[in-house]
Amino acid sequence: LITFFYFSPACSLATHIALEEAGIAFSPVRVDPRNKPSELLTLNPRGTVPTLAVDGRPLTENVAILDYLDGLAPSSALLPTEPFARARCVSFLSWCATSVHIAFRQFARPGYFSPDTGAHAGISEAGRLAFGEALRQIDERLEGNPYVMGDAFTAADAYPMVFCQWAQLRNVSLSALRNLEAFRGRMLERPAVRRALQREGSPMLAQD
Ligand SMILES: N[C@@H](CCC(=O)N[C@@H](CS)C(=O)NCC(=O)O)C(=O)O
Repeated sequence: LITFFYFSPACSLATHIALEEAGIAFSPVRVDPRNKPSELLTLNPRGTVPTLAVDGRPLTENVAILDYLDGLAPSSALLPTEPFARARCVSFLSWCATSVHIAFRQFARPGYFSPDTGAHAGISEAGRLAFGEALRQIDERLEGNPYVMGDAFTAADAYPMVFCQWAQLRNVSLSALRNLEAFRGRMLERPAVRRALQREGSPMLAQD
């Protein structure tokens, strides 16, 4: 039995998309980030989402969760099986989690980086630029490819949807990034992606 803790808008959307794409049965629990339930904090004292409870055992971090889901449902091909392609897929996901996500955090939540409120505007602006540059790199990677790893959907496509959602909410325009914009549209046509976005009440569905 898999329980999935998430909130919206958050990076837990990456796991949410993968759960739906893989057709894995799960029980979703939406949490209030300002009032996290003890059920979540007991499993994961950091209180972050995504958190899975797998038969009561906690699993955190998108990259690890996506790898676990691939192992659980190998026929869903969330990760490529060829070793080098698989490593490249995990490499992209790690960059999303450790660099792109953190650039956005710097942009949106400069208070994480300094208690000095006078420094926040500069920290945020540097984050905005780094986030924009990361989106440009994702756009470049999608040149000539419908999906991050090439022709087929993989788990690597789930994390960029988190960034597309955050960009929309923060009025970061994707219009100059034609490949990313087209990718976003392609993802929005996938029934599994729509199920995840619908459950989250995502504004991305309102826009398409
Ligand atoms: N590296 C983690 C990031 C987890 C994370 O920081 N999640 C955020 C939401 S995007 C969170 O739960 N923040 C709430 C909090 O820290 O209170 C992953 O990719 O799963």
